[in-house]
Amino acid sequence: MEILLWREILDPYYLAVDELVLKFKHIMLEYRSAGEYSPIEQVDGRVKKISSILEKAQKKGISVEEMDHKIHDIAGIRIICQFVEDIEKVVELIRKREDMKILKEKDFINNMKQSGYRSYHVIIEYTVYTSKGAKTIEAEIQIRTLAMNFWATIEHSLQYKYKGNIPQPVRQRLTKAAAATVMLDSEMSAVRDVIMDAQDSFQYKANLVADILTNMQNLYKVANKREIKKIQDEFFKIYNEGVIEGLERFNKELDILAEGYKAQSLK
Ligand code: 0O2
Repeated sequence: MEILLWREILDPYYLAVDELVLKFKHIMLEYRSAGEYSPIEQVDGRVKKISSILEKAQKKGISVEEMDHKIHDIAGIRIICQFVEDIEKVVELIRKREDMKILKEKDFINNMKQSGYRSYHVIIEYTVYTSKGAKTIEAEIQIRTLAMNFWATIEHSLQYKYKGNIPQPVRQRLTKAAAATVMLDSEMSAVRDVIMDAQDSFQYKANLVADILTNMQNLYKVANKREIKKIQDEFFKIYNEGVIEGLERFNKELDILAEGYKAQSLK
């Protein structure tokens, strides 16, 4: 097959990966800007390399013409979560969407692979619109925790290094490491509420400071320099005190001040 034709075949997959990554990142940002905990921690995507597609096709006895329907992970999205509990939430988010149709789900968390691999896979059908028209492709979304991802990344590199024949002693270590990640995930889940509380207040404070800075920037355009300097000094003083109520009060005062300037300008 010509290289040009590969480009044509893979183009919709590149578009799908870009769109899907953007959509999941946006969900993550929506949670965070609302000051809420996001079940999505990181999102990544890739289009499978031509050499890997050919390798998989050969291994599974798939002809290049059939690969569109028989290789499900030409477009691959990886969603990383902090806690095992978040994985179900992400799957639920996907189930509710109208732009992604779930074809298959594979639960390698409750059914860990013999290798020690754990992850939740969702195969979706997704439509992209290129200059040539609409094209519906399949994409694989892998959802896993940070710990599961750590293990899978290391194991994947070793598979590559040893060309699929990882020596027994290394294999044994990987099995032990897989058991350790199960334990790590379960320990983290046990303190999930405490960790989430800490992260929520961190996010709340970050949003509050961002609000204050936006307010100050807007006031900069209308207030006089001396007043701005006073506001700025006050902000640093309150910020250094580190009391959240102080920052909330200060932000409200800025809101009132801004309202006053707005009313004046309308006169
Ligand atoms: P790569 O290089 O990551 O793209 P099918 O049987 O046809 O429904 P498939 O795709 O053959 O499905 O197998 P499966 O088991 O669903 O695995 C799909 C992907 O999951 C793999 O893609 C890996 O990314 C990941 N995966 C599955 N098992 C393991 C494992 O034991 N270790 C690691 N590190 N990853 C795994 P590829 O194409 O194999 O690899």
